[in-house]
Amino acid sequence: MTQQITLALSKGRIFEETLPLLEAAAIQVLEDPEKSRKLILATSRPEVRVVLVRATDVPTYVQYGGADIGVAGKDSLIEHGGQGLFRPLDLQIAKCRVSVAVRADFDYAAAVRQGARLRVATKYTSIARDFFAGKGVHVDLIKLYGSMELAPLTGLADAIVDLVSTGNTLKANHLVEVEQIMDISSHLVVNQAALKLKQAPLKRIIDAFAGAIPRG
Ligand code: PRT
Ligand code: MG
Repeated sequence: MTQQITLALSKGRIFEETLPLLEAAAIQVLEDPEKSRKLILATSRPEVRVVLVRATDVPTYVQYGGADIGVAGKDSLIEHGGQGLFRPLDLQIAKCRVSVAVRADFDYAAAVRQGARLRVATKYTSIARDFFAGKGVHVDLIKLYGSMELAPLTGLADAIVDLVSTGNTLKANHLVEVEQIMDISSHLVVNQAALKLKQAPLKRIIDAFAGAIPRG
C-alpha cells in the first residue's frame, strides 16, 4: 500500500521557492494557487498532495499531523516553539532578516543608552522579547498581526521588530533599520510520528530536497 504524504506550504514566496525543490523530487504541483481557490492541490504523484496554509500555521499543521511535512520560515518556527517537529534541512530559500526599525527622527541609540522603556510593536514577540532581554533593554511589547510599519508612524510604538529583505518597505515609510537581530531562511519540518511511520517516502523527499538546496 502506498502511503499518502501531505505537504504544507504557504502561498507566495515559500510556495514559489519550494517548486524547484519539489521538481528535484520529481513532484509537480498540478495547480497554480494564485489562480485557483483550492486549498488542497494535487501533484503529479498521486500519493503526494499539497495543503495551503498561512505561513505562521505551517509548524502547527505539521506538529499535529495535519500535514506530514512542511516548509516554514525560521521566524515562524521560533514563534511556534518547534514542539513535535523534526527539522532536517535549512532550505536556504525565502531569505530575509529580522530587524529593529524606528522613525528616521527617533534617536534609538540615545533611548537605549538612557535606559528608557521602549514600546515595540511586532508580530514576533518571542524573538523581540529574547533580543531585548539579552541587551538588558526594557520593552513593552505590542502584538500586531500585520502592517507593523504603521506603528511608529502613528505613535503606537517607538520601534518595530519585523522582517526586512530589500529594505524598500522601510524606506517607503521613512523608517530606518537600527539593529539586525537574526538571518532568516525557510526550513523543512517533519512530523515526528510520520517520520517513523512513513520513513521511506519521507526520506526520498528529504534527500531530493537536500540535493537541490540553492547555494549561497
Ligand atoms: O502574508 P501573511 O500575513 O499571510 O503571512 P506572512 O507575511 O507570514 O507570509 P509570507 O508568505 O509573506 O512570508 C512567508 C515567509 O517568507 C516569512 O515567514 C519569512 O520567513 C519569509 N520572508 C522572506 C518574508 C520576507 N522575506 C519579507 N520580505 N516574509 C515577509 N516579508 C515582508 C516583511 O514583513 C515586510 O513587510 O516583506 C516586507 C519587507 O520586504 P522588503 O523587501 O521591502 O524589505
Ligand atoms: Mg506577508
